[in-house]
Amino acid sequence: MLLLQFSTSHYCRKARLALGYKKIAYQVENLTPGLHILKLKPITGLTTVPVLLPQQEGEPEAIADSTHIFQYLETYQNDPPLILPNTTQQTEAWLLEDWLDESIGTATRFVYYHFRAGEGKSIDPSLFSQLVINVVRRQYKITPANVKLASDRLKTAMNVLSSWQKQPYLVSDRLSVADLAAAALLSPLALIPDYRQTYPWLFERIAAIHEICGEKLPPGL
Ligand SMILES: N[C@@H](CCC(=O)N[C@@H](CS)C(=O)NCC(=O)O)C(=O)O
Repeated sequence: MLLLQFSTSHYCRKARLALGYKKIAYQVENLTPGLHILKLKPITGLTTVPVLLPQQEGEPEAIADSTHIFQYLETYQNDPPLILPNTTQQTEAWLLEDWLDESIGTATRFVYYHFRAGEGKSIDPSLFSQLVINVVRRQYKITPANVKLASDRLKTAMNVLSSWQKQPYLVSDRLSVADLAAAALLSPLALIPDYRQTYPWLFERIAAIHEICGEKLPPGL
């Protein structure tokens, strides 16, 4: 299998966690932001990574979107399972996964790039890095006003996810799609000292899930 990705994307990390959890062999192709559209549009109709190419007869050519990649991997190889046996709990896990994907992953992006352009500039002050950060800020219209909204959303997220303080998994006593989504989509916050100090339990869980999945820890951890 081949995973088309941006090396730094937290949504691509989410797909890698699922591949790693299931111990499925794969390779990655790192696309160049900007040029990625030329490669992706003809095969998926979309412009976002991750995209998984199974490269096997009888399998689909391409699966776009990290949630679809989760669903596809479960049908490709259901052991170890990502889907909980209890339907009500699985519905809850999908609900959390969707909210993390649509709302919290975006909030993380806003807060993270705002930090990297300001207080966190010293992480990589090079012209190239700051240029990329500014392109991303412009692309997603990251302004101080909507960074404030995003950081409020992250505060709510920490309350919703606080069950991670008492138990290893968000839903039931087994790893689910909710844990993988949270571990990946909040991982960029590991570079931001305020989050590290206020929510140490979050980063303990993120590290533990990366270990379970055999995925390299995110920067900062
Ligand atoms: N909901 C999508 C979101 C993926 C996403 O936002 N990917 C970003 C990188 S983090 C991307 O490809 N952006 C490039 C673009 O929109 O052209 C998923 O889960 O796969």
